[in-house]
Amino acid sequence: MEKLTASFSLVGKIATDDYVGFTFFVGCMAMMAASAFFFLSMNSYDRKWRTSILVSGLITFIAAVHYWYMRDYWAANAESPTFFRYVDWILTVPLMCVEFFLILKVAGAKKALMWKLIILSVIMLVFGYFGEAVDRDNAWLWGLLSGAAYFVIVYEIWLGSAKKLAESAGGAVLSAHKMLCWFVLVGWAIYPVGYMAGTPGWYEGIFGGISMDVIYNIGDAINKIGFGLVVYNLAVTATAKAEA
Ligand SMILES: *C/C=C(C)/C=C/C=C(C)/C=C/C1=C(C)CCCC1(C)C
Repeated sequence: MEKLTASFSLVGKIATDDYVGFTFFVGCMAMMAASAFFFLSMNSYDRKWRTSILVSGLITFIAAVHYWYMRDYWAANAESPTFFRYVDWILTVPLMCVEFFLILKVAGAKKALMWKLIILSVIMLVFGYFGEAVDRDNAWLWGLLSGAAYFVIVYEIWLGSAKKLAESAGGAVLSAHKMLCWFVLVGWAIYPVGYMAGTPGWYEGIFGGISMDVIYNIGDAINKIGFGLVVYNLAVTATAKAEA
C-alpha cells in the first residue's frame, strides 16, 4: 500500500529538516561532479599519472551510483541503507589502497604492498558490517576488531614500508603520500565516530544524538573527493615539472 501512494508522485517529499536526505542528495551531486572533473582532466597529464586519476574518477563514480540508490532508499524507507553503504565501501576503499600503490610505483612499490592494504581494508569493512548488520549486540567487539585492522593500515602507510618508498621517491610523490596519510588518519577516523553513533554500546551516550548517516556522508565527501584531489594535484605538479 505504501508503495502505491509513493508511485502517485514522481518525486517524494523531503522534509526541510531531513538532514540525512539532504546530505544524500548533495553527496550524490558532489560525487557526480567530481567524477566528471577527474575523467575529463585525465588526458592532460603525463602518461604515468593517468591511471591514478582514472582510479580517482572511478572511486567517486562508484560512490555517485551508490549515493543515487542510498538517496532513494532513505527517501522510501527512512532507514539507513547499510547494504548499499557497505557495497560502496568494499569497492571504493580497496581502490583507495590501490592509489597508494600507484603513486608509489615510481619508487618501485611491489604488488604485495597493494594486496596487504587491500586485504586489511576488506577485513576492516567486513568486521564493521558484522557489527552494524549481523550481530549488533556485540557491535563494540566488531568495531574493535575493525579498528585494529584500521590501525595496521595507518601504521603501514605512516611508518611501514609505504613510508620508506615515499621517502625514496621524494618531491611531489612524498608530499602527496603525506597528504593521503593525513586523510587516512584524520579523515577515515570520522567513520568509527559514525559507527558509534549508530550502533548500541557503552559509547551510545557520547555520540547518540548525531545521525550516523550524516557522519558517514560527510566522511565520504571529504575522503573520496579529497583523495582524488591530492592525486590530481600530484599529476599537475609532476607534469609541470617534467615539461619545464
Ligand atoms: C569512501 C569510503 C571510505 C573511505 C570508508 C572508510 C571506512 C572506514 C575507515 C571504516 C572504519 C570502521 C572502523 C575503523 C571501526 C568501526 C567500523 C567501521 C567499518 C565504520
